[in-house]
Amino acid sequence: MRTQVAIIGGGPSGLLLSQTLHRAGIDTVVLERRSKAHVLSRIRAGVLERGLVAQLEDAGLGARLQREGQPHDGTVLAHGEREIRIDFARHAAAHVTVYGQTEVTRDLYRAREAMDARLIFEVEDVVITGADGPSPEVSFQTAEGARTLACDYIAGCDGFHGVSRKTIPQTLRQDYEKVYPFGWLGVLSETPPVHDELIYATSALGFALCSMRNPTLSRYYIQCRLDDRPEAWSDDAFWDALRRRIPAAYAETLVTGPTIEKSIAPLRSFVTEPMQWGRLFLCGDAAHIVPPTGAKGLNTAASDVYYLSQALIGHYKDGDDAGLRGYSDRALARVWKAERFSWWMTRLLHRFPDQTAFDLKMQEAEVAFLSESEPAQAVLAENYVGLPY
Ligand code: FAS
Ligand code: PHB
Repeated sequence: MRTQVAIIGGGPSGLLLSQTLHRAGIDTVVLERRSKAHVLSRIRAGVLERGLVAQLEDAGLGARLQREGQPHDGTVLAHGEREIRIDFARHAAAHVTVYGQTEVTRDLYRAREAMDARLIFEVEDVVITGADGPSPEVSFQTAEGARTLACDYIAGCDGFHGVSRKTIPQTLRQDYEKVYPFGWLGVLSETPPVHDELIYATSALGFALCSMRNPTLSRYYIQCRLDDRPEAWSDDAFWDALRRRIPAAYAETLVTGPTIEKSIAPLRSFVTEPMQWGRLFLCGDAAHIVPPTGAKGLNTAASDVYYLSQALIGHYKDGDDAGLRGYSDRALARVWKAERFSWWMTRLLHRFPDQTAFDLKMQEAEVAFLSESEPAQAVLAENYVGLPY
């Protein structure tokens, strides 16, 4: 087998890159470890930055997103009973779009299949060879046996646990990591959202997030212990804990119901540098992870895809390799700003086990300053709607 760009990973990064390159006439093959049904069963991000929406529209995926995506002009931060509305429209002249990552991935699969894309599912034993030479290859196993894919370039879009990052020799890579001492217990429920905007709440009992997927499907999270398990939480226990972490006005109107999904996500900040080695380029979670507090995970994967697709198009269309040479530096410049914002939001809104009385006073003072300072609110808004690419 041969292609121009071998893409490892059929999540949002790999699919968006494949779709964007195809529309520029560049051939790709996507190798995905799991089944399509498994990929679509994952419940993850819920908020799209303007840059990702623009990319999806440019890739021909704007119709359903425009119909079903919900523009949000602001969000609420709550510290106990104190509420602060961050006005994206006023401070950043922009909005975000609430549209689940699952739906983005579904749209991307539909578009790729409509173009008879080469998507190979349930691959195993993926091995990258020759990435630091002129003729890289990807070998893998399928039910039909061993296969080898020759290519010009490899895009490692295989997430945090994939093989791509680990293919770059550890001696050539620097990893940066912070693991948070708590996780997020998330549920989906077929109930109307408690508010028409997201609520990021913190209280003495910890963090809570009230989000949604559409007017009849809500997504809620509460901070939980790292050793917690979803099955240890009955629905009633979850709803009770949520009510006790959000302002009373919302707790009183919260509509509860049976949860249709319940899972725990660990929180970590992680970046590997550089994001390229020879003809291997890392995109998305393969290169970096953020705590979901700033809604930056999927959105930072999207800016990587933008930079890499532009660089590959420059190479194939104009013979210009400046984009490929500069990919890692360009992507990392935006990655680190997303890491900072996600870390800042996480530190502001969560209770840390080792927090001292002074630390709690610092959190309170930061929220008080945010509630009184328009410029501080503008900085949060500018980061939340998405820094420019
Ligand atoms: P992904 O991990 O989505 O996709 C990688 C793909 O590669 C997967 O389909 C995997 O099966 C495949 N793969 C792995 N190894 C392979 C191999 N060896 N060969 C072939 N394929 C391989 N972000 C937010 O913004 N908000 C959130 O609320 C949020 N919640 C999250 C909850 C969880 C539990 C997780 C894990 C992440 C969450 N994220 C959230 C971040 C998430 O949305 C990611 O940023 C996003 O999925 C990144 O997309 P990809 O880079 O495509 O990686
Ligand atoms: C979600 O809806 O899943 C969501 C929204 C915003 C976040 C994290 C998760 O910051």
